[in-house]
Amino acid sequence: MSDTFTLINPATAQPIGEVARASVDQVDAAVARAVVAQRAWAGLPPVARADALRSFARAVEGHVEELAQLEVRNSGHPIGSARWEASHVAQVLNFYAGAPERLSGQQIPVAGGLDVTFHEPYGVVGVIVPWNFPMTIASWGFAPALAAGNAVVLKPAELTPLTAIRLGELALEAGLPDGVFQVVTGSGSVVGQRFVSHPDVRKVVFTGSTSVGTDVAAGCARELKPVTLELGGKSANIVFADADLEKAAASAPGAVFDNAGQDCCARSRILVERSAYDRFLELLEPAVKAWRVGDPAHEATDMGPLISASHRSTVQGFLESADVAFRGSAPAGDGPLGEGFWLPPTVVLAERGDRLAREEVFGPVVAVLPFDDEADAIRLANDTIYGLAGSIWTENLGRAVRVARGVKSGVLSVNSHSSVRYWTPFGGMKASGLGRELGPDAAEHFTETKNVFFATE
Ligand code: TXE
Repeated sequence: MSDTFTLINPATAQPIGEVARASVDQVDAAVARAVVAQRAWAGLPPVARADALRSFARAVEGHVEELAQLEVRNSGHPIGSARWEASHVAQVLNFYAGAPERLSGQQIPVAGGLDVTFHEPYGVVGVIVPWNFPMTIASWGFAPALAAGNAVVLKPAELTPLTAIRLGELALEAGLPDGVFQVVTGSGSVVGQRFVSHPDVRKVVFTGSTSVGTDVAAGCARELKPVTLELGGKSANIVFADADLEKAAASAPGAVFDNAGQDCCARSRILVERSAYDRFLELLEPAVKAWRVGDPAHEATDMGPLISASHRSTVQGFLESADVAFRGSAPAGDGPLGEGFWLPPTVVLAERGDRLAREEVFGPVVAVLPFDDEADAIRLANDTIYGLAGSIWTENLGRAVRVARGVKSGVLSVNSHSSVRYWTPFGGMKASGLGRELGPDAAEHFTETKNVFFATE
């Protein structure tokens, strides 16, 4: 096996560089460095760790444009989205820089002494990242883990390692001690698997497919190590007839076609109350046609290509014999983008039970289905193994509350499609995952509680 990977620009299908494929021995060496570095890192005064994370945040802020341009080339993200992603990493670091000084334990009343709890870091945390949001998902793991006093070894996805490698360099330039945050590139079956089996990696954070996540969790169970899983989704965008239909239709393309649908929170099913179904489709068509698919380097682009040729064929497989209602456009032909992995945004009319209505496509494909009433909407929304995100469009407050409580998903929004704010919890139910990331408690999730009793008599 070659000891490097060739990276491809998905917008042009041209090679853009090579990165190292680490061996098990190299992972073990990184973990050994992390073990040593972590002891010193956890021993620093809380304010020193906070300061180090703040300077890491400032270093990222100072390199937003460079990181964004790397993501455009390596992942095909539109430049506007890529800038948002790089800035988000800085914000996540800034937010969790507040954690070292706030990880308070408890003092619990006991007879004959003093009882206190400490939030102890696990030690070394392994973070395994997918290719769809290489920077942001990485930061959701490494920022709170570092804040809690852990060292982090991070494995980016094989296809999209460039921004993670740069973040590792920026951490060092910003003064994070050597070995505290290391980026190890390589394959999932070697590097990722070694994070799972290595006895000194004491917690694993995995984002990716439900099938690999299940194996990672089984491996972690054998080693009795905790694991956080962020997996797939098939989120519903539920539109009631009493909703602001114009607004719901205008925002629906962004909710599913952002990042070419390669988003675990993509609202890839639109469930519409039967009485509003025809009107909603009429309003949706121009919104989809107006969705700008093209060169990710252009400021006005809404959507770039899919990540790889093989992923595009998987997505196309879902469209065989689909009832396509309408499509947007995508680059084709002889220009420099002609060879890229393009697929136009596609709206299909689906039946309950269809693959397209229940399985994650992870591409720019949305299935529209009618429902009869509130109970039917909840039933249909829950008719999938997943439970990550979802949206509810209605002007009826009571209904919004009832449906939000009835849909089994970790992250819901009413009359909007928001899923990710770094200061609110994020994560899925059912086959969408285990545990929560982000929000006020994330740093604590990278600690275990120690209870100490001091006798006073
Ligand atoms: O994911 P994988 P892939 C879904 C989406 C997509 C499908 C496949 O439907 O089409 O998964 O994507 C590492 N031990 N999502 O193949 O294989 C791997 O190197 C440890 C949803 O890219 O799960 C990469 O770093 N690690 C999702 C990461 O796991 C292993 C995001 C994810 O890869 C490993 C991505 C192993 N045995 C895909 N095998 C979301 N929730 O957003 C692989 N990896």
